[in-house]
Amino acid sequence: MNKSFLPLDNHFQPILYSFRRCPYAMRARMALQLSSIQVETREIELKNKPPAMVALSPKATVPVLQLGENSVLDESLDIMLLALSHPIEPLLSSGCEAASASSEIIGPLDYQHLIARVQNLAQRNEDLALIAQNDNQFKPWLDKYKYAERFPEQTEAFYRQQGEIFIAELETRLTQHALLSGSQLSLNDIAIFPFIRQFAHVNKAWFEQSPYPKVNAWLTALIDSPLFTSIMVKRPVWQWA
Ligand SMILES: N[C@@H](CCC(=O)N[C@@H](CS)C(=O)NCC(=O)O)C(=O)O
Repeated sequence: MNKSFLPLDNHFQPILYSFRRCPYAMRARMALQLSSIQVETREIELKNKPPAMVALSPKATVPVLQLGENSVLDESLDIMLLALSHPIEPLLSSGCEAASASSEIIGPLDYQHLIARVQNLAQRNEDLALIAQNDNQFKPWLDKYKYAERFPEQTEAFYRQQGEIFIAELETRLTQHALLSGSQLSLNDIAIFPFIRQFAHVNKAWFEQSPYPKVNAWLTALIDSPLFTSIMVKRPVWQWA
């Protein structure tokens, strides 16, 4: 975390500014869901951002988590790390069991293992390296693939091939074990799959028959998990006026 550690203010109800379809906001919501931090989630529109959010974070990207009068986290990874450093709620254990029914390929998602892995500095750093690759290398190609008509200097197929470099790396990992960092859920899985979901959605038919069957199975299992379905509930846009 680049800011000094932000303690939770017991007198302040944390507020999360979020956008349902944003992959950065999705990963922050999943981590918060696994934590004991209760937040008021304010669904925003990117075209009409609440002035209160922009005042807190002038860069004006979601997610933004306000923890107190003057404490704000406006990077999804910082929010994840803060959330996963807090004890988890009992609802998690029931989540694990429900997940096992939805995923025959990867088995039960062990959220406790995820928390332990985040709290182990070496493992956390190992995960953050792959997440950096996702955010800094894969994501720019994903954007071009999604909006290829806005980047006519290359074809959609070219942008997809650039994205496939990362997808192929994930396929190799998933050939060795069911999840990205082993047989148990890690920060990598929940931080990265919302972006792979977007990549898959650009051309579902292509993705489903692509030479990445392990990535397909992993993605389906995570999309079907109770953790993901619980954070994708639709909320009305927050009204501030
Ligand atoms: N590095 C930031 C990136 C967040 C981000 O770029 N979010 C997008 C939505 S997916 C956004 O808010 N874009 C601003 C806009 O579209 O106006 C993070 O990890 O939180």
